[in-house]
Amino acid sequence: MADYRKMWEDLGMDLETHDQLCAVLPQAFGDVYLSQENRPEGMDYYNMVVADIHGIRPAELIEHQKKGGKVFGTFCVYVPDEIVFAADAIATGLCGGSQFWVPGGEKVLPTNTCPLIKASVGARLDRTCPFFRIADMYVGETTCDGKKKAWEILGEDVPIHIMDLPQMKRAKDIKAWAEEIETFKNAVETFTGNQITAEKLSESIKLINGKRRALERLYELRKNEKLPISGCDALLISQIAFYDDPGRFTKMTNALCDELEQRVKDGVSVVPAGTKRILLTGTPLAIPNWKLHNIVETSGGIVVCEEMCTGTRYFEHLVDETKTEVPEQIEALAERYMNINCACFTPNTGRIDDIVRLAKEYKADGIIDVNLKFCNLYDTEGYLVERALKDAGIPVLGIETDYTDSDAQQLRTRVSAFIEMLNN
Ligand code: BJ8
Repeated sequence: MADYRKMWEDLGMDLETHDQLCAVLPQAFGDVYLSQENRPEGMDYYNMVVADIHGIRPAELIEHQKKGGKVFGTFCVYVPDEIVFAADAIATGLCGGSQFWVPGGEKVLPTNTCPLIKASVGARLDRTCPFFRIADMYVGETTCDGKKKAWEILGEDVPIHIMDLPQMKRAKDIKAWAEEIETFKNAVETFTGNQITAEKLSESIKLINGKRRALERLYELRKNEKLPISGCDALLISQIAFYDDPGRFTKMTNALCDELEQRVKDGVSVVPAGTKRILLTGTPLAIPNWKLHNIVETSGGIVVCEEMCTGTRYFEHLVDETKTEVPEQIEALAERYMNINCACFTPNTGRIDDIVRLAKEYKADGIIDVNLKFCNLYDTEGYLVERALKDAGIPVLGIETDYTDSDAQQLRTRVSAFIEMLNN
């Protein structure tokens, strides 16, 4: 592994504390990932990305900045990356998925804030993540209350642009979202000094659609009876999609899918026939949150799909590529993004329809509805989701968890009992 200490120092990071994080990650990754049997060879690329997670990509982002380019840090799948890339800038996901950063967030946020927000704020304020240091501008959104207030705290430390996301899906809301994307475009143009032309936007729409198509192909392969890839590996790929170079990610994911298609033809499966197929739904699982997948897959089940922002919500629906004028392209973006079904919307029945549809498509035997502790939105929506699933005759287990390992044993007991029940 290359030595990135000078780079981290130049970023003003707290090296001593960061060393502690670097010391635990390889062990956690090894325990969850490298212990799996019969992994596809194409996973070597993603292993390498994680092994140098605070080195390779941050160095690329800094190179981009040295050439005058800007980096935007985002926290939500409603923020259209296409606008950023069309201005010759780079968008990178910033959501924190490690307990390591949570205490830093708790210094300024109420304890009863969800761990994703606490970890994201802690990673910035404690100066222990290069991505949070590198981003020239953050892009927030008005989704949940915790995030809205967190932007005010982060905004004291770093420039931030906030997108006002409507929370209903009437025609006027979609129009309002298009206007908000237009405002974002103007802000990105001013910040980067680059104009976003129809040609540039058309290119970036195709670039990001390419990533969506690659992920769709990967997920399509998970619908097979014989599973060519584990849920843990698929989750890792979804997580890496948020910050890897989009063109390279698409190429590597398509190469992996070639291998997986061959596996399907050869009848290769990562689990024995009859292993119970689990669909996960709920709050996002930001890297390195692999807890629940690991528990399911070491308790006799296999995760076949995630109805999550680190899953289908990220890649389903393409942006219309046929538009040639900026206003129409922005409308196409607004329409595509407003197809995402997050619990911050009311009503959000589309999400329930999605879960039932996905359960059929992926032949799920059961569903785990997972909620990050203190996420009121998904917790409350869980009532409607779980009732609808029971009505549809799909077994469901509701779980609330955080980033600590303190509940791992209890979760394992509950998940094992659920899978046992599916077996009977
Ligand atoms: S589109 S799920 S990425 S808002 S878990 S921070 S909602 S309290 S992450 Fe999200 Fe966009 Fe929706 Fe997806 Fe708040 Fe809940 Fe925490 Fe959440």
